[in-house]
Amino acid sequence: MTRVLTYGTFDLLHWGHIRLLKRAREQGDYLVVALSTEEFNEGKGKKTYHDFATRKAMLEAVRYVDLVIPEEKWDQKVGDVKLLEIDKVVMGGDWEGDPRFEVLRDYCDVVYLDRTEGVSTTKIKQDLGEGA
Ligand code: C2G
Repeated sequence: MTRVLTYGTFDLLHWGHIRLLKRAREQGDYLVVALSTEEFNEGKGKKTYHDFATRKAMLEAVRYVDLVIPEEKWDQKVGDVKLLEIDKVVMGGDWEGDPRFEVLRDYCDVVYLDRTEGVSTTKIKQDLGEGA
């Protein structure tokens, strides 16, 4: 059984997120999503529209997702991979080569998938006239 893990904020869940989750799940048999908490997002200067509980419930409703855990800090990833016996970490291409993911190659495979062009949470907010 190939166990896959991905990280993200997944705010205002959109087609780019769903496509990522679908392709990540297709990389194995079981998909874990580590979802950023509000506290972690504050550290990234990100404010989400939906709170953690709502973003978690939305992800749990997606057929490709088997488990959602909190992402609370940048340096939890090695522990996550070990504890959850992850075989493969999958991220969108905007993370390609990022040392925070490359370091995981000592513990599991790391795969980057191309981003879905033309859609992002920021763009949705801008298109709706709410600014970035
Ligand atoms: N994504 C994508 N295409 C888009 C938008 C997002 O493939 N049009 C992917 C991103 O590359 C990421 C995932 O969807 O792999 C989640 O995107 P975000 O919610 O924006 O997450 P991010 O801010 O990249 O947080 O520790 C890592 C961070 O938690 C990742």
